[in-house]
Amino acid sequence: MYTLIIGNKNYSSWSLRPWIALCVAGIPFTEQKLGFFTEEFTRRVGAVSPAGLVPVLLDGEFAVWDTLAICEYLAERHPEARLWPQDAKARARARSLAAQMHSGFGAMRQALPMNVEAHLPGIDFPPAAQQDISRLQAIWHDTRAEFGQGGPFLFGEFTIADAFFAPVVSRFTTYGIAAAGPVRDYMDAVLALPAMQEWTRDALAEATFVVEDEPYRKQR
Ligand SMILES: N[C@@H](CCC(=O)N[C@@H](CS)C(=O)NCC(=O)O)C(=O)O
Repeated sequence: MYTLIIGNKNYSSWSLRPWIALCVAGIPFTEQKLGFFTEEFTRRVGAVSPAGLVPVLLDGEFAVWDTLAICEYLAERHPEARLWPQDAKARARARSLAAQMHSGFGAMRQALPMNVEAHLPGIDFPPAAQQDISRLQAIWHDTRAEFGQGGPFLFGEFTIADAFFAPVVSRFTTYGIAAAGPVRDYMDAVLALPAMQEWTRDALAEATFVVEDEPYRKQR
C-alpha cells in the first residue's frame, strides 16, 4: 500500500499532481497531509526525503520524492493504468510536456500561485507571466488537436501530462483567465474529474490553514 505525503491542498500544486494521477488510475493509497510551516512537516518530510519537500510517495518504507519521479514510478509499477500514452511518439510528447511543466513556466508559477479557495479575476500580470499563460493555452490547444482524439484530455485518455497541468487549470480558474473553444473544453474536462472535485472540496475545508493576513484573502 502506498502513502502519499502531501501539503495543504489549497496551496500545494506539486502535491496535486501525483495525487490526481493515483486517484484517476484507481491505485489505492493513503494520504498523509502535513500543514506547511509546521515543525511536524519539517520532521516528517525530512525523515523520508533529503529534498525536504512534498510530495513524497512511500511504497512501504521506500521513499520516492519529486513529482516527476513519483509519477514515473507509478507508471512503471502499474502499466495497466496506462499513465503514459501507449503510442511512442505520443508518449514522448507527453513526457516533453510534463518535463516542461516540471522545470518551466516560472513566471506564471510566481504570479499565479495555486490558491483553490480564492477568486481573483482581473489582476494585471507581468508580461512574462502573460506569455507563459498564452504558451500554456497554445500547448493545450495544439496537443488536443494533434493527439486528443479518443477522449477529452490532452492525449485522449487521462495521462501524467494532464496530472501535471491540473494545478494550472486550478490557477487559471482562480485568476479568471479567459479561455474559449478547445482550451475551455480541456479545462472543463479536468475540472469535472471526480478527483479534481474531491481535491477542491478538501482544499475549501482547510480554511483553518489560511493565514489571516494573507494578501489574497484580503482581496476576496
Ligand atoms: N520539484 C519538486 C517541488 C516540490 C515543492 O516545491 N514542494 C513544495 C510544496 S508545493 C514544498 O514542499 N514546500 C515546502 C517548503 O519549501 O518548505 C517536485 O516536483 O516535487
